[in-house]
Amino acid sequence: MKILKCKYILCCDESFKVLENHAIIFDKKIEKILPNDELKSLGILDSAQVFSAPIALPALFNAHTHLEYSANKAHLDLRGFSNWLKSVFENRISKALNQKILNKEIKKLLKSGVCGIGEYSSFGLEAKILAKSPLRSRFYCEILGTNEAFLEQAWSAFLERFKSASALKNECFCPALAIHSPYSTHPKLAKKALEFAKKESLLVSAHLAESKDEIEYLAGKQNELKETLSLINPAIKPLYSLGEFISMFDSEKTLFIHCVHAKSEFKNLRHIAHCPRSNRFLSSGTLDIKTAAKYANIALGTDGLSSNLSLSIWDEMRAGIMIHKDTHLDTLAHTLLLMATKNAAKALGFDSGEIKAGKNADIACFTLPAGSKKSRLALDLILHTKEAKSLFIDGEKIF
Ligand code: MCF
Ligand code: FE
Repeated sequence: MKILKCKYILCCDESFKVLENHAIIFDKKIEKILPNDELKSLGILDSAQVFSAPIALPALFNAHTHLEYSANKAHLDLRGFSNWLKSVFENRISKALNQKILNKEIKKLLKSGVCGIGEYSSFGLEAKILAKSPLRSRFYCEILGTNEAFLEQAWSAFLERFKSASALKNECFCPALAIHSPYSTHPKLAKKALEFAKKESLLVSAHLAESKDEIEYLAGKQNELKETLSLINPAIKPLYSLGEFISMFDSEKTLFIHCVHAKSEFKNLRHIAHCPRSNRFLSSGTLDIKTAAKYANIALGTDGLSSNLSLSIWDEMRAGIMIHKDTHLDTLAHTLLLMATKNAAKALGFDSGEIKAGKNADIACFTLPAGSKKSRLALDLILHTKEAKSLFIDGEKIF
């Protein structure tokens, strides 16, 4: 049994409860939360391992990453979505990517207090290292392809990658399916993969309504995205409407990424990954989080270094504070912290993200920003935090 005595606990539950002078009792799961001065009466102080922290939070999640792009820093053209995609086609994953670079990014994620990610994997290059790391990963194996002549090839390559990932499956490393997007995946391929996901009870993810170019292209407009996509498949044409694409998915099990340009479609989405910096860097626009939250559970993600400066979820929350200008700072700070904890855990299918009895003991500890007060904790943490003081995943102390 372990005891974590805290000055403050941000439970990250629905009501955003903040407890003062309380302790968390846990093993693999959180067993109890009680006032520090009631610990003695429990009679376990001598047998338990006792830790203390100024502030404890549920460990954070980064709901959308592409670790394979960790060496692509300045290789890609950030000037507009279609230009960016063209530069991805030209460069794909940098040859400079190696296990050392992947390891460095995984270590940085852990150091910032992140216990889990929603990783989009194109080639499986990060599978082994993630499966060995203490991070929880929902490991979305990507499938894409629009050219009818190559669909069988795309399917067998996917199956091969999925089988390799499944061989690594453990309590924290959980393979899943990614249908890349409506502009890049043929309906025949998407349907086959989704039947497979249903049979294997897999969670699913897809990029959706990311850019204005995507919306226009799907509506039949001859635009820059169409030109870019023609570089790969000269016979390319829109293969569904947004609504037709969404209707193929079991929305309860699907995490849709971006959704910046969704409108009436919001009502059919249950989980959305919001990546504000990536959307800014690709000039995609901003997700209307107030409208989206009426229908969907919104989780926060950084996207990959293919469209961002860092994989830090704290940097992402800071950017969220700057981007969503029309929301009161306190409300926004609570919303962003919930997006990076409770909501992201839910979207990725992990029973974590809240300090609550019965949840996984995934807990991150932080120092109190000097001068902060109980009523401002969420905002002050977002503005001043870079790293965690300590981290527990599945009840194990990682550092
Ligand atoms: O989320 C961003 C932007 N939207 C789409 N795709 C990607 C992102 N970051 C990396 N990608 C990858 C994606 O996994 O880029 C490739 C895919 O392999 C584009 S190929 C259509
Ligand atoms: Fe992405």
